[in-house]
Amino acid sequence: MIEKYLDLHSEVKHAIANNLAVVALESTIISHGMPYPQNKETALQVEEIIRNNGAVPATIALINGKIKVGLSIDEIDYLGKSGSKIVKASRRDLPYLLSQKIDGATTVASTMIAANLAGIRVFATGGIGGVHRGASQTFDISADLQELANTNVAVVCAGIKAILDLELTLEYLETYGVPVLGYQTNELPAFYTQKSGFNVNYKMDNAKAIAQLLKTKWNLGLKGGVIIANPIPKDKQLDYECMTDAIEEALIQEKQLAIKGKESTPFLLSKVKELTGGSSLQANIELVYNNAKLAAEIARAYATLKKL
Ligand code: PSU
Ligand code: MN
Repeated sequence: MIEKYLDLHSEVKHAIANNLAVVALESTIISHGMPYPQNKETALQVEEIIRNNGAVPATIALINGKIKVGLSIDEIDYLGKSGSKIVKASRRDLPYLLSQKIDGATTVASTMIAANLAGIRVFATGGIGGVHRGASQTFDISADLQELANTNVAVVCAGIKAILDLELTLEYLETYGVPVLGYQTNELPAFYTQKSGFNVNYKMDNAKAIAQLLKTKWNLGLKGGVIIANPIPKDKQLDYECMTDAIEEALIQEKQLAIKGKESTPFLLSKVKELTGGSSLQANIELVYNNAKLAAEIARAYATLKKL
């Protein structure tokens, strides 16, 4: 039944069937998260990094009425070139887009759904959506958090994006029982910086220990995801004060332009990029590479454990 909607690339299908390491990748980061051609180049390089670290990449998107798991270079180019013209597809968008055969780029939430349907347990991205600043008025809370509460996929990210309300996002995750792990750090990274001023729940020092935690959680029937917060490399991070200023300014402009809903995150990311003279884009690319490598290591460790 599910085959009607799910289209696994032959390489991904083979890897899943043989319990090899696979890493899921989202496509909103390609279409809405970065400009062309850097988005395409980054997406292809991320796949390369995952391969070089012993796992099979599976970039996910909605193409012609199917959830495609594993894309061709042409499909990645198409997503990159389409940019915001392609629909940003989260959980609520899947039924409409698939039944109408409208193409879409998957967010963290919908990529988790697809990965889970395909049997992929590890997913790499840049940053997750969260509770937006001012959410007590706007109610703007990303569907990514509900997905983390419910869907058994581990998400490797560079922490919680500094454009969000980190404190409320951590509270929300606590309520829904989503573990927030810090890879070799006690401090929650804030995407562009290692520093955030908040702590993770647990510091974990290697991929094997993380894989064991994942196995334990799901063996116990504790449904839902896990956040693995991997700090941007020290020499690639941006200045904390400088980022704080750029984010404040982006939030003011968002309010003035009355930007809301699904447009909010892409607007803030591109505004921050503009205000930092492009340096935020470079940092964004570097942190995604860093996450791809760790996700491949975790996927490998998890595949080994599954065999035991
Ligand atoms: N973080 C990035 N780039 C992105 C996103 C997050 O650095 O493009 C995307 C992800 O796809 C994430 C989505 O799932 O933004 C969250 O959007 P919203 O806040 O509307 O749920
Ligand atoms: Mn939102």
